[in-house]
Amino acid sequence: MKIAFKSLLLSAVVFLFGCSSDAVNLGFKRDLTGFNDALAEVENKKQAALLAEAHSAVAERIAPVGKVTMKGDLTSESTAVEMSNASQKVGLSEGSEHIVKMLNAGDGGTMIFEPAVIKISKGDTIHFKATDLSHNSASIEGMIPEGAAPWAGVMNQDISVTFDTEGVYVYQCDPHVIMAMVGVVQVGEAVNMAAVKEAAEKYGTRFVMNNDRLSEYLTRL
Ligand SMILES: [Cu+2]
Repeated sequence: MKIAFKSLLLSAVVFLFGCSSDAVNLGFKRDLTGFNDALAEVENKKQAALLAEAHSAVAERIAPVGKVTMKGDLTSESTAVEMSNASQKVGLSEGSEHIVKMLNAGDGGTMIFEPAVIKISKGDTIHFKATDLSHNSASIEGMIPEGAAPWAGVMNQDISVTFDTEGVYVYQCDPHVIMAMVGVVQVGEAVNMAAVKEAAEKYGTRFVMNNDRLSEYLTRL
């Protein structure tokens, strides 16, 4: 019985993964050499029935495991909340060079950097683009990692910044601070997140528009 079941499983594996490949098809053809068409058809039907049986046997064996996993993961309400938050989390931006536009209006509101929150790797460069006029990009004192180099872009000009120190950076557009035109960069691990969050609470009091923008940005990391 055991051997028969094993061979059924093997047949199922061949059926599932190799059935449509030319090599397997050729194999079947070679095996059937010398038999007439009718016999071949009968054999194929038998084979198909056996494989179907084996397939459903395998499926039955797998199904309970799948169900148990789903139950454990998806019954609690908090999991659903976590999942919806997770969908807003920013993933690592691909490549070593990235573009952040300075805009009068974007998907996230007016006077805004886009993307306003970006995650990059150590050594990557961000090109801040003066897409619209009257903006700049300047790091905020006390909201960059210890030992990291600050930057201060000139109004209406692009500026490229290479990030060699790991951590979270918050920067602003000087003329639009009160409208919360700020942006966040995470380089590698967010090693200084606690300090940045604390500083952001005080800093946020100067916003007269988009007051929750910065704290919301930080939750995306
Ligand atoms: Cu601005």
